[in-house]
Amino acid sequence: MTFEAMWRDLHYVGRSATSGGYFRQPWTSAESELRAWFAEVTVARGLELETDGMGNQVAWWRPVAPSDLPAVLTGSHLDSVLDGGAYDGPLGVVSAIAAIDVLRARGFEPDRPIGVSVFTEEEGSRFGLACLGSRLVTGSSTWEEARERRDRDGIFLGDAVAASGLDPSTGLLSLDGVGCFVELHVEQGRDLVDRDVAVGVASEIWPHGRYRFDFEGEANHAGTTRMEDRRDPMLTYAMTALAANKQARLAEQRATFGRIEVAPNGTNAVPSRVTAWLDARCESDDALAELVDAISRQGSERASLDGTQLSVTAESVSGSVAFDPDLARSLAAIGDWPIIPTQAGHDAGILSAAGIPTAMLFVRNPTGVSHSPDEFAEMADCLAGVEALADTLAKLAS
Ligand code: HGY
Ligand code: MN
Ligand code: MN
Repeated sequence: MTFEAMWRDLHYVGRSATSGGYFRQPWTSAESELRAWFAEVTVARGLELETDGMGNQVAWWRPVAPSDLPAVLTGSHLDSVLDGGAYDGPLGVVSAIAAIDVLRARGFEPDRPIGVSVFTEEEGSRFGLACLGSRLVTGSSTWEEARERRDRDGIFLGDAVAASGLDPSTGLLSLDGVGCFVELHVEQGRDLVDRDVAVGVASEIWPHGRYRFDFEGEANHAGTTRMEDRRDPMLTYAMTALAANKQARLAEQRATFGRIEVAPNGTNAVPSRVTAWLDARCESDDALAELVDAISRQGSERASLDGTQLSVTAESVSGSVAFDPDLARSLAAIGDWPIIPTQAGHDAGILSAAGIPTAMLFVRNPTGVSHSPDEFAEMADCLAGVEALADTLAKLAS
């Protein structure tokens, strides 16, 4: 089954008929279907499949002769953001399986295990912590901490996992024996298209975080309450969102309020509470702390003018990641690929932070658009990515 055939398999899984975007939230039926698809296509290739208690998966291509050489791991994720694109995640998983097909067709025999991994809840779109699956596997988050998380419907993580037929108590994947990890991912930006090249290598991931802003005010009548008598949290939120945009522009960093909840969310009532989530991304850990502090401070100053209260809670923070420079240069030399930074988080960042030498390959995204139904990559570039990953695995596994 070729790359194109596997890609077609996935087209309708979790896809919205209205937007064409994907709702592949973890521990839902769509993601369970993807997990079953991964098992089918890897077992059909004679790979040795492991699925852990959270639904993380790895399928091993083992060498003919037993080997205690460190394994090479590749892969990505299958979950999506809400109304996401087709490529963010799945491209890395399908390309990894197709790259093994290419290596086999070339007659390549690995002298060490090659694994294809799928980590769950990479987007943090349901339980709010980015890369939850790989954080649990690497130990950078613990089950005791994570199990207390609840999704927007108030469902506890443990209940969601159990409802999809998994049992966290059966343990997690082990990455012991993994010597390096390489993740192929659609580029979420325009660097490659502006350079007119199909493949790139990652140098670093900007530090980034997600912060919940709770604005408390006083519910009141939208008509009978004079403007000067209000304590309106929506006003404080609006001014904070403007401040975030201005601060990010001034500092040439990134700040986004993309998610908001209003209580009671009535048309004819001043809200009692507004909860908004800030996604901030900066080129250094210090810059990230400074940006979030500046936004929080301006929000609090505004709150004192509006008679409202603001509290800020960090919900998910990912420190800066500098990928192994020698590994990046060694891979870039395969195809004279450019080495470029990214502001998008990835499981590769978590494994790198856990001490596993890690690299990323990027595939050209002609528009740069991502986290959108409009995310796209040309099939020719996807196939160039498969060849690049096959060459990379051959280099790393011999
Ligand atoms: O949000 C991110 O940076 C990634 O797509 N999970
Ligand atoms: Mn993403
Ligand atoms: Mn991704």
